[in-house]
Amino acid sequence: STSGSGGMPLHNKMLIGFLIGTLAGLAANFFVADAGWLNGLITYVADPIGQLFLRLLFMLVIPLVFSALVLGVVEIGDPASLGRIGLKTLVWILAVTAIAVLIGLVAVNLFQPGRGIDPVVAQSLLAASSDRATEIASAREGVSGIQVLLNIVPRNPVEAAASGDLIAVMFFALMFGIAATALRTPGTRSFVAAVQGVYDICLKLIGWVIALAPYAVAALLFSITARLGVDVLIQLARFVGTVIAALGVHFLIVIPILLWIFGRMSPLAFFRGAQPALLTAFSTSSSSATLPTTLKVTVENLGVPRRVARFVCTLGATANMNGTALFEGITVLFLAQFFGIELGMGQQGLVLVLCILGGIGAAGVPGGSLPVIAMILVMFGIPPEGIGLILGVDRLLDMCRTVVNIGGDMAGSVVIGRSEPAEAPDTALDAALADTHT
Ligand code: DAS
Repeated sequence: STSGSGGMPLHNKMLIGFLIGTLAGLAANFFVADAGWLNGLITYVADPIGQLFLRLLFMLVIPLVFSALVLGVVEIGDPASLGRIGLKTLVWILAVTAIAVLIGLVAVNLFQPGRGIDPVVAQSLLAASSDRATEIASAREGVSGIQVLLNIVPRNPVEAAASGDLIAVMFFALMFGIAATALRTPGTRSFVAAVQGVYDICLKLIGWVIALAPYAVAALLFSITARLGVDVLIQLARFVGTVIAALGVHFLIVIPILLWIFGRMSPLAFFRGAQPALLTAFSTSSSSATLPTTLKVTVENLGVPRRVARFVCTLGATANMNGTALFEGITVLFLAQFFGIELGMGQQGLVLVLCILGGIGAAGVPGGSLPVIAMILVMFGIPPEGIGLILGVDRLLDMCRTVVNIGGDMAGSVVIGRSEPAEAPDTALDAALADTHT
């Protein structure tokens, strides 16, 4: 996908930013590691550029997550009214995304890609702004399991948003969406239209922020490699390997098994038929940009009834992101390992829930999951500066996870399409869809 100005594709620019930042940082680390001017350059130039980029991402989290979740629920609609397809889609999204996140969590616990650098040294990376993260970490320490569950329900949703309590904001958004769906008054219709406007504006803003990514990548990688040297690149390589291995397991083993058992379709036939959409997903890193191709291919090549494909693929493009949810789980735990923060099974369970919702709350555009990841990191007291570490390789991983996102949408369409009696015209669905989209 180009940078929008018709110039060089964004992922090429990000790769160049990565290489420039890394090579300059390694040279500085090798030749002038202790020079005073180097620290000044990092402190007054590189870090502020990185901080600016991360703050722009943070700025979008609340409006993006709130609007994406409300719309996700409204699209699924009140299962009773949407009948079979809505319910089956909801079950598919939650079950298959949960499997994907579990694969990611097992992989990152198994390979431990974040271990290696002395956490004290890793902490030295952090600018003063991470006090907030440690503050939240300490606040979380003494909280009992029951209290953690109670905290999911916000006493004051505005306070939850202000304090970055993402799961409480997500809970509120889900409740709002369910109530908006149950009501069908002119007021709720204009509310949903307004939320759609907020979501569209967030997509536009993410596009602008991600266009700055190449410069942020160069600054952040320079700052990190100048301080930590080549070791950090080895950890980065291990992180990329873990993500791609986990994506491969989900995409090439789990999805084909689900297709075989529930869709009665051979994996080869699926991948051959789905190829045009998968290639588009890989090159655009955007589920939304790929949607027209996904719809065409799902109906024409995979033989899914149009009304099923339209509902499942359209909803899936924004709410069913198996690859993204898997990636979020690995990233959170990788950075916890990198900064020496231990997350127990209870906290990893909360990461699982957050990543499933994060897969719904992420936007189907390049880098759409970064704002959600930043907020999850802060919730566990993991310095969000860590995003700067993975930003350099995010583009490559974004291309891979978007392929898995689209693959999961098409597989869901095949499975749900297979379970639908071909002749049953689900007029309730069409009526509800027409209603939602008015
Ligand atoms: N690139 C997003 C998508 O379109 C996913 C992500 O950013 O994780 O699916």
